[in-house]
Amino acid sequence: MNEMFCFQCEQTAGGIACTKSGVCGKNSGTAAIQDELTGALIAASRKGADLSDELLIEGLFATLTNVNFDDAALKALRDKVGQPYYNLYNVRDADEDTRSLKTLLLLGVRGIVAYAYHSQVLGYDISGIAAFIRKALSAIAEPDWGLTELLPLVMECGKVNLDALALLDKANTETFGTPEPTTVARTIEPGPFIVVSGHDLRDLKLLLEQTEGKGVNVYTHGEMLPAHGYPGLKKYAHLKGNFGTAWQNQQKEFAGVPGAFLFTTNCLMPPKPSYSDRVFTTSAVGYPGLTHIEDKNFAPLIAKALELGGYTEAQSGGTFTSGFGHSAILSNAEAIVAAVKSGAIKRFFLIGGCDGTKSERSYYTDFAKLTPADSVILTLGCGKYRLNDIDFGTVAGLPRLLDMGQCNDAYGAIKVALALAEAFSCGVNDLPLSLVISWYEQKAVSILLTLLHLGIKNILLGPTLPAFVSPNILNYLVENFGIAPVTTPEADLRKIAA
Ligand code: FSO
Ligand code: SF4
Repeated sequence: MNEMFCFQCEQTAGGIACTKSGVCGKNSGTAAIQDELTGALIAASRKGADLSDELLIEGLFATLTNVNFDDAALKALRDKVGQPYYNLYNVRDADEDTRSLKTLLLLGVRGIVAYAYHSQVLGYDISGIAAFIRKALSAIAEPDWGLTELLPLVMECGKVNLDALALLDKANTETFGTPEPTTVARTIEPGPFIVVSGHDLRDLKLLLEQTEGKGVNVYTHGEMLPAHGYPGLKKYAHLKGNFGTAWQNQQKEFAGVPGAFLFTTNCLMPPKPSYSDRVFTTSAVGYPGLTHIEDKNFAPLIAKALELGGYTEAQSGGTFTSGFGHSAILSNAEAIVAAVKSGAIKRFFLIGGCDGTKSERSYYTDFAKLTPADSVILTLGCGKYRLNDIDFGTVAGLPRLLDMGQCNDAYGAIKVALALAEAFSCGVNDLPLSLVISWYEQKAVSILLTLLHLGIKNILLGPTLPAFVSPNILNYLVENFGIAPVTTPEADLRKIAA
């Protein structure tokens, strides 16, 4: 008898499932409460129970990988939903194709909520998105549904995720301005400081307001790096730069640092005792023993940063460049189209997605290094940290590496691809564009479904394929969309060139 069953992320045990404890640090008790919370949301959706969109979104968000490990917080959410739980083992015991499609649907909507959440807190209407989430959750509990009923819903999930990404793009740019190319310092200056991780720009903005004039500098971490490109955030002089790299390095990078940390969303790893006193959480994030800030009054976090005092001398680092959102790239559209027509730019590579712990992820660094000098590399998500300290030079007057933002900004990459296809009067699949995607958690699942919904073919996916995709469903994806696992950078580049 398994103590738990979770196979929702790329690092799942043995490439099959975490059944004793999670590789991410989630224990079987926490996994059980997350299942009950999910089951309660499924039951509520099926019944049409009176459940607010906020609770639906927050409840699902708390079950994403590396978000909430706090049993008390998860139980409170479960009890707030207040429904007898649908038993997820019904899905796990179904035939493998039904299980695969129902899992794709569940993980797809888990990804969608992460995007919808940020729009919702900025005051945007997510009711249409929430209605689909309820429909999808209901479908998971349909006892007799198989391929015929579930496959269209899985594809619809990709469409609704595109809506969620478009809404978030609108919400972020209307609230914080259009991102612009920005050089981001990696030097940590002397004095008290706070490092903000996760994806929520509103939390960063609130913290910048509350720290203004207090002698506390603010640095981004991980997926918060692209925040520096937004006029409404970069205007704060005490938003100084970026600390560290991608999420999986946090236990090493946070140790012994005299600053305080705020996690606004994933990816939180179990904090080491050497620094757990200075890690704070907010919104859907939680971990037992850490201080959770519910009401967005960051006074305890600011007090901690002041108490720790920061470094006495600057800790020098280099710089990153970020802020190449779709507007910045498309403002150069004419020059880009001309460069493609003249042969100065021969190919675009989108190399991005999530980062993670596996050594095989060096594939993405090696692949980027091997791309020809007459190509442009678009990147986004925390996977960018595999490439963004490399000088790729320029092509046709543009930097060869363009950081388009968070994984949440995948919409921008889609917009650029559609605009180029229009400029060349062709389909996206006819463009000299190759997608080399790294996945880790459920947001990447929903983005993959969006790419499939758009009919985008020949995606290279790695570092390994999802454990929840059955051989038949994989065959379907290979036959209809040409999805392929990454192999070696040399072989994959040869295949693309051919
Ligand atoms: Fe990364 Fe984590 Fe942004 Fe994910 S920080 S892995 S797909 O949560 O959300 O890219
Ligand atoms: Fe395992 Fe990933 Fe689930 Fe954590 S989230 S328990 S690592 S499959």
